[in-house]
Amino acid sequence: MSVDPNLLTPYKNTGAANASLRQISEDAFYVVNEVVMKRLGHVPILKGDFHLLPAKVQRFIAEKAELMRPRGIFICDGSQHEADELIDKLIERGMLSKLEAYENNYICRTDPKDVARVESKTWMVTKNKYDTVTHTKEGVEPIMGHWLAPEDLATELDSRFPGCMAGRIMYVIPFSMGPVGGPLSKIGIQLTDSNYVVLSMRIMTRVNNDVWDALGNQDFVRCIHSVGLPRPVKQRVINHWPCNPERVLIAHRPPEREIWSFGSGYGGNSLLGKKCFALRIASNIAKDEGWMAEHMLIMGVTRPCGREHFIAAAFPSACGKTNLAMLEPTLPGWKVRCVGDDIAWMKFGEDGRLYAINPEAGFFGVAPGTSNKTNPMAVATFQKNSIFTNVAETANGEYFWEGLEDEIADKNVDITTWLGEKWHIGEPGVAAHPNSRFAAPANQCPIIHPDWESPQGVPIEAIIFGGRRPQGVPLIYETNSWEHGVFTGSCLKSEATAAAEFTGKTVMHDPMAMRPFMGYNFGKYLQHWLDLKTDSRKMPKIYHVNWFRKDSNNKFLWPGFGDNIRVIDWIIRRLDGEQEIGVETPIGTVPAKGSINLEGLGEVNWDELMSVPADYWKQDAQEIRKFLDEQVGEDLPEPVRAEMDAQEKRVQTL
Ligand code: GTP
Ligand code: SPV
Ligand code: MN
Repeated sequence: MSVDPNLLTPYKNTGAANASLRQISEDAFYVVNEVVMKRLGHVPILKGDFHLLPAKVQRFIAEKAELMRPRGIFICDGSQHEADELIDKLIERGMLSKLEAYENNYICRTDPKDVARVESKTWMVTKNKYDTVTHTKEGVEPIMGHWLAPEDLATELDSRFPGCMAGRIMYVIPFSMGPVGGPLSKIGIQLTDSNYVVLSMRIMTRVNNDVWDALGNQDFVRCIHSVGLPRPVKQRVINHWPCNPERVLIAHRPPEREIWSFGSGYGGNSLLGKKCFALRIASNIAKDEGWMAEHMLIMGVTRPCGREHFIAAAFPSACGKTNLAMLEPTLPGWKVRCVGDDIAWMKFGEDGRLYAINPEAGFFGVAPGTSNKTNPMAVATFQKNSIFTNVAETANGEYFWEGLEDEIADKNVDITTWLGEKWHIGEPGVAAHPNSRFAAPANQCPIIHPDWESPQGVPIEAIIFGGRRPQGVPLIYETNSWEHGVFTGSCLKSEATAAAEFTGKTVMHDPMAMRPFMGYNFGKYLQHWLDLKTDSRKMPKIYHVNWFRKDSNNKFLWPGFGDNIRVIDWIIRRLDGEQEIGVETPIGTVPAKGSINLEGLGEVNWDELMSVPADYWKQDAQEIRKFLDEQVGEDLPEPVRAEMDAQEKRVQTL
């Protein structure tokens, strides 16, 4: 990964912020120390040895300190001691409190205005608009990526970042996505004025001093984050959670490998290693370097015969990745082990197989719905050393959220909701925010895969797409080819969830489960997928699943969770070449009746669960054509268009 020095020029030469945004070119070494020290000015280093850091890092820190003017700089080492000190400080301030029922578990409530990713304020900044977005039909707003011109970014940054850390500490977080020093791993450095972010990044990524050594000659992704509320604070801070919801901005400069995030402390807005780096910036790097950065879980599935298969699955936010990745099989003799629950970086190896790593080190999982019944492995993972955000708390010092009603000992216990109100099970309203989450170290998961930190990754045999589709979409189908699979991924849809700012349950397009995370022109992204196929490579088979189909009484037709192993079993038998278990339909191959093991399940309405309704799919074909024409237009790769045409024709025969 290298940065073109020509790109490292100021946006314009006016204004204090723009002067500070200027990056010093790589050949200006002889002036560095002087310039750096001047820029650092009188900002004291509160912890860490600034002078031991690589020169390029010193420059980065000094420039940004000059711009944001914190009261001190704290260079994190990621140690337990460091975390303990921060935790004590936050407890004293009232931002964190200990959940007394566990070891080292903490709860945090945010300002209720800062509870999820803000897709509408997330921008990609490129000189050429069409590097970011597709050529949409005239008058149609692109939904896959929002473009901001460099000049406009400069204005936006100028109006936010100068002095934004006044009175606060600027933490410097060195982190590695992927095992430190691994061939697929990348390094980032995040500057932040949020201590919650420091604690969370320590769980979600690898933060330690080895990162400085690994940095060597490689470049790093520059991550700049501020809650956007300099001191003295003019407005009231709610729940000791400083933020600036009206001024939120999450901007990415892909060519410069740089991220600017302002105004939010929550999740993907502020833990910049996650969606900003590992998906939006990384997908750009991946395109340049010939690999893939995807919103996918990675799981290892061992069959009763002892053979293991690795599978990656892309579902939109809050659609079941964490649950599938940690599935506890209800079929005897099966074993699932988790490699990752949210993001996969994948690259073809010399042997032609696709290898995947999980770039993260922790799980930032949806709390509501997580229980010993649905996901016992996640529950085991977050019994210690975890942070819970916007969940409820019982008077016994336990966490609580919707879905735990049957599992807490005292059903009448006093509960404090995520909004700080008294509440009891059965009363109106909800206890936890629907996007409340746990952050837990991945290595605490009892079924974490022994190779989860293998620097080379694990070989993927199948890719699964899926979403929340209450109507029309069968439980499982296999696509006909890599190209048909790419087309199927490009039409991915799901009901909206609480993971972003959308409300209601409308079915929205979420191509490849990447709509909120697209790092560049979606048509080029599809072309990149197509280009990955070569004769010498073993392309994974591509499937589509739907755990969420409903009957006429609005009840799920499929039990889901641990029973999803029954679908995985079918997928693996297909990988093995079992032809007779499939029936071709216009959208792909569905299971032949009886070919999915339903033993031990109660009543399952097979016909309703697997049907491919003519009306639905004829209408869907039209809708997909409209969507791809309007949204992707001339950028749609020809092979994907051909798949669309062919599927539309096949669907007419239903
Ligand atoms: P992000 O972290 O937002 O990317 O989400 P995710 O894809 O990891 O979603 P997660 O596994 O956390 O699931 C979100 C919600 O879906 C939870 O409330 C789960 O209980 C529910 N869910 C997961 N799997 C199933 C399933 O098989 N059936 C049903 N009915 N619900 C499920
Ligand atoms: C998602 O929304 O897909 C998440 C949570 O995984 S966040 O990190 O907030 O993006
Ligand atoms: Mn996610």
